Amino acid sequence: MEKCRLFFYERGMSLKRIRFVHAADLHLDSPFAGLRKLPPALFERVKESTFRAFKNLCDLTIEKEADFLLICGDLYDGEDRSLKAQVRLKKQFERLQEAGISVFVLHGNHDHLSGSWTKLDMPANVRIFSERVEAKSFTAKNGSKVHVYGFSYPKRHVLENKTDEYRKTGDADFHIGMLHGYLEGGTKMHQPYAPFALQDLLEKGMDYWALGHIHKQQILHTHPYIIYPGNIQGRNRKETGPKGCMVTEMDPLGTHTAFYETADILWEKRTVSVKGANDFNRLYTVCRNALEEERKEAQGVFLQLDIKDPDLLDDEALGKVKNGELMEVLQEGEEADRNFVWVHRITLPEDAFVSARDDGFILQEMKKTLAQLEETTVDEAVSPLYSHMVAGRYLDLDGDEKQRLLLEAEAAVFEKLKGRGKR
Ligand SMILES: [Mn+2]
Repeated sequence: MEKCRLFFYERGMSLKRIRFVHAADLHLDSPFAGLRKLPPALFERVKESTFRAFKNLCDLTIEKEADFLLICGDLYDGEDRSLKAQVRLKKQFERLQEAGISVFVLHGNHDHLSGSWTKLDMPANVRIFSERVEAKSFTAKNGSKVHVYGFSYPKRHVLENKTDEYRKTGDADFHIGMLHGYLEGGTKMHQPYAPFALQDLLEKGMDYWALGHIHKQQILHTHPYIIYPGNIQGRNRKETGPKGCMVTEMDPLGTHTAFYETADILWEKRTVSVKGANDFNRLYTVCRNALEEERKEAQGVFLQLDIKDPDLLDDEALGKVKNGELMEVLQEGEEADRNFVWVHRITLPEDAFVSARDDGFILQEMKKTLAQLEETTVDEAVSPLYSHMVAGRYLDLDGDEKQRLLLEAEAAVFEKLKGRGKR
């Protein structure tokens, strides 16, 4: 194929060619409410992360001299579209305008068109899709003609398959479909908005399908490409790994696409084996090494450590895992670093609280009861505090914290039963 390209170039023949960047799910100004307990400097960095990732995206688009940028929905996190998010979005769009780069935008379930917000006008290079599937045409500097198809969510819940409304029209060198939607049979973690089957998209004869909605990067099909780029910045411990966008080049001979990272902060998770590290000192060293291996050049990392074989630990070491001391010493001094690695969670296998030898009747019953406890149990237990005049003001437990309280309670009960604890 490269030979064919050379053939064209050597003869000075014009080859239709475009380069674009495909991103989705910016979720600008995500509140990161569950992370409010972080040291202030770290929390500030986290709150800025969606904006920083978006700036990285625009830097990359300019650096690659792209013809245009596609953003496939969920630009804003909230349907109220904070003014701060709009101002920051606009500022970057203006940079793209100065560089002569167009932007195609559609809105998704998070930033649908019927939310109430103070509307800030966007610069003229930004072309926003309306609630009906429509085609927008674009001519690149080299004369290549492109049709881009898409629609914005008129309301939060778009539950019907919209692919029928996509029609390839007119003569263009390249046809690109944009869609914020859910691949039928896909992950249960996302709501089934604007569902589609792969076959629905293939039948349309597009040269590229730019998708949004699922936060994990996935190439669903290669000829033609059908791609979820994932979000540009992970927002919680479930959104692990690199986050970014696709940079795509198309000419009549084919399409080439590659993933580029944009995230300022990464969420990672790794298993730590404690074999040969039974006391606290050695456990600390093993965890410290795991932490250093995760350190990036300029990005920050939130790290979850899953401890394997905790039975091998002595009582003191296990105690310091459970009471949070290990986590605390691992966090020491990290918040000031640009490339911090912040251990935010250390887990033990579920049965780490009970060893096989004393798993008697009482423990069995206790385990059953504990398994039935839910977050609502915590709500009930702390409800008198909520109505307390002073305490109520400081209480604001999210799901993670309730889970943590339950785990701590569970650990305390088992400690007592095993006669291991000194509490
Ligand atoms: Mn989204």
